[in-house]
Amino acid sequence: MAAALGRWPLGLALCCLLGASLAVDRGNFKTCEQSGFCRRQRRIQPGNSPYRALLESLELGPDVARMRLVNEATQVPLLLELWGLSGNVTRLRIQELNPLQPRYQVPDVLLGEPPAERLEVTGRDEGTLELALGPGGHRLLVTERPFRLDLLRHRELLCSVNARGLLVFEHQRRRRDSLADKVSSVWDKIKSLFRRDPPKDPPGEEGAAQEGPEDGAGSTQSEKPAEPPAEPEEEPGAWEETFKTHTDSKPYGPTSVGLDFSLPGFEHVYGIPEHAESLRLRPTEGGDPYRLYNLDVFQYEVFTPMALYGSVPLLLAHRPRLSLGLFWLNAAETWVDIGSNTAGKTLFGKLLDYMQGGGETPQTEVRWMSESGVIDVFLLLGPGPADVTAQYGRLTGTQALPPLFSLGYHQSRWNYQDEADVEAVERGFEEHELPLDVIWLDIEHADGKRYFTWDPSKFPNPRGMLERLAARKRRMVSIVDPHIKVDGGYRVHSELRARGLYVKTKDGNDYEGWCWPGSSAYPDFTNPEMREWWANMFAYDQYEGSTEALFTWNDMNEPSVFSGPEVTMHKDARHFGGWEHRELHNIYGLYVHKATAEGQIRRSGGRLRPFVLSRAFFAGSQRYGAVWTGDNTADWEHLRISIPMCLSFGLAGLAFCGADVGGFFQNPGPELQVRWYQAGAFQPFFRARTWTRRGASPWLLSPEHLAMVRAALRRRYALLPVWYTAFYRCHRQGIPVMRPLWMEFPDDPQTFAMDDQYLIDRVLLVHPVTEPDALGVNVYLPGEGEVWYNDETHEQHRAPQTLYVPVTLSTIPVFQRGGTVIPRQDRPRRSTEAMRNDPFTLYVALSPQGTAQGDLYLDDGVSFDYATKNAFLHRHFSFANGTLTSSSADPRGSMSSPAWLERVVILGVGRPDSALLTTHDGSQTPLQFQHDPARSVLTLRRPGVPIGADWSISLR
Ligand code: NBV
Repeated sequence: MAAALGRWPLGLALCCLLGASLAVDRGNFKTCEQSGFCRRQRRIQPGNSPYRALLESLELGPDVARMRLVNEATQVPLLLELWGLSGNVTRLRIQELNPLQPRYQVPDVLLGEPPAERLEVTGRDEGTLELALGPGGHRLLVTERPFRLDLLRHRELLCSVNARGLLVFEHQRRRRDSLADKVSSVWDKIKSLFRRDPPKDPPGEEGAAQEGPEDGAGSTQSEKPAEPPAEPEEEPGAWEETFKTHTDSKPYGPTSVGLDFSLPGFEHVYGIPEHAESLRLRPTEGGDPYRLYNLDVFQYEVFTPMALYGSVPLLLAHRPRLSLGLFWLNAAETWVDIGSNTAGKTLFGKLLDYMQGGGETPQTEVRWMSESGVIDVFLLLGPGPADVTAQYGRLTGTQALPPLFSLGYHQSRWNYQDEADVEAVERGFEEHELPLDVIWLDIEHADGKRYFTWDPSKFPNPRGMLERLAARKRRMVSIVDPHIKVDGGYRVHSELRARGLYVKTKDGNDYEGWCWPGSSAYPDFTNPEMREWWANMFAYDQYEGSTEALFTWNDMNEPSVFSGPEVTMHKDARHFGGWEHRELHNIYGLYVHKATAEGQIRRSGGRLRPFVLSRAFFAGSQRYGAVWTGDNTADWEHLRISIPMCLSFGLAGLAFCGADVGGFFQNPGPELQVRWYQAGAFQPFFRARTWTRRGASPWLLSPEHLAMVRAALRRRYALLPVWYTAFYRCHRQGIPVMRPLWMEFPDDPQTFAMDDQYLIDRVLLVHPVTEPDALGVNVYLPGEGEVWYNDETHEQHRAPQTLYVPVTLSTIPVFQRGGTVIPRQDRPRRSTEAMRNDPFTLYVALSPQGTAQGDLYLDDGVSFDYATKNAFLHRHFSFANGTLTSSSADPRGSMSSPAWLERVVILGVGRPDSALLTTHDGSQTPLQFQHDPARSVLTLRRPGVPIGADWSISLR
């Protein structure tokens, strides 16, 4: 692989030019069997848990319960901590009571220490203890032997922990019979005499520094230091593991953790991106578990549990009337097994069957296995789907509100050659009347792939180029990858080397690997000083040639190391604090994203919002910008999978998701290209990216196909107010912008496993055409007693039903939900900035009861003034009893807008005799209107009121 990539892009060029079919080289990536800890854990059979809870050791603090667990086979004690957090979240943490070295607890993901509720012991008998967790009616039963937890709300069992007995905590140990270890054990005993007690409180606050394994701290409690326990024989590979030509030195031996969760009544589970997989996760029996390990997977395939570029260890479970989330806060390599139902059913599951008088109650078993760290789990108890996403948002933050331009259309190609090429592409958009907001530059724009520089012959005047773009209300994104060319004449390299800010090898040298620039070193983004340095590089005088119109793309930040194991960094490489890369691999990319976003904020003196796209991600990455699904292929399968992939990202907080429109590898035919534009126009991040010239220049399509692309782009722009309002809601409440239907119709099982249609906010249902030669699609319209309106024809359809929608190549099946109001800006413009003050049209789609509600959020689109100065405008629209009213949705908003209301279209209404506009000062004006009786569509002409004003329109 490394060799093949070394020849890149020639290898790709040949492969793509010859149209050879693409397939991932699976041999480059580990299976569970090839990953020592996964293999060890998977061999453990359910039903033999050696763990016992020492109930008598319970210490009840004001908001945390602590007790010991002991592994009866080894006598190694663990510490169990339980919290009932406010807002229906239960946290449980298990760590070694007396570790030889501190274990990594993931910092910088939680927004802060989540507030906890009071805990109370409400029952106790011989082998069980009952704790009440705050006012929500949640109770936790702790069973002594084998240890298990059952979480109930009132009498309903929500989740059992270790019910299958798969708790694993590989305690730290000395390597048997190693002389060096004996010496170091004596040394450790001496050190322990001087050891100070570490804080009892968990880490996790922003920027909290942790003592690393080489800082000498030992236990997490003020216990006497550990005696190295008697060790069982260890299997080969426990202290050293070889994969292909790479040997992992594993100086701390086996340190994996694992735990099982039983979810009674649940048949549908989702989340744990990133996988090229259906939205609903499939049982993993008989195959590999889903893997979470950020990897650069060249030519990935669909429908596999293989790891991809990013990882969010959040799983959601849903059934009618209840949604739950399991957030496993661990940044090491992780595998997740999903088991369904009956085999190995717990006692509680059976009891539930009995209580409900039914036969088999469905049940899902989830088993997490991580290579190291501690067990730190948040049980998000809903009860609704939006409660779960909000609970997760309160813990890890919500999607950063994107600058408005970034919701427009992005044009990208590997590679635009030079300034003239950029100019020609932009002119092409202008001449063909295609809206465009951003042009992207790939790695060749930099001087010899030295990021933060420009190739002087191809981009001699970057500032001039950016200014020309900005004058036409457009922006640019340049790529800044985190591998740094090892070159003494390159300032970035020489400074980072001199300051000691690179990741180190296990021997303490700068870690070097092979990447695009050749020999490369990797900044240690886990070090706050490194992030600070990096952020400062985005200052206009540091990143020469940059301006306010230049934004950033962080690629390859898994990190990708062509010469490394599984194309990534060696696990025994060392980071800040002495931590091994193994401990924090999955969070590396988040730190790159974070430092870049902070740099962009800083360069504007804290005034302007950043836009940064990242390929790798972890829990919390949503706070820093957008993500995409990486290097997909120009085929129909990859078009189809973009929908469940982005839905899964959204459930895990990453709302600003997109897939390369057209497909990155290979060449899309015109039909696929048109269909992909249509689908992409209805996904949050909308960037065309192929490496072919045609993909980069839609006007090379036939005039008919070009017209279809233009129509899709214009539809995107017309609906920008809907997208922006939805992003604002997401930013405030943590609810995804692009949502699975079950989030809005949680009791309708028909919606639980859909990959081909979804909702934007709660208002639009989209079913893009993703099959070749399609003559029609079957669209499921949910909602008992509801109606939906075809967004183009305005035809009305009753729900629930599966509607056959005939399609041509220009059709994008989109439906507005009856009972909603959406704002649109229908005038075609060249970019988002050009349409900022354009007039609005309101589309009022009536429910069968003749009512509708909706809103519109506006601000300056670029700054943080919405948050710091309340410089926003949020309107609420409501239709009832024949009157449409506009009022303030949030009185704090202090912004005014010159935009006005040019039209109101009411769907599903009879012809009125009159339409009377009343403005806030009481003056009344009759409005002209047109009524289409065949479709029951009423169009009210030119109300002319400012969009931010109070007014009403009455139909009589
Ligand atoms: O920077 C080159 C490419 C980029 O075009 C693509 O979008 C990224 O996902 N990059 C990956 C490097 C490797 C491509 C095989």
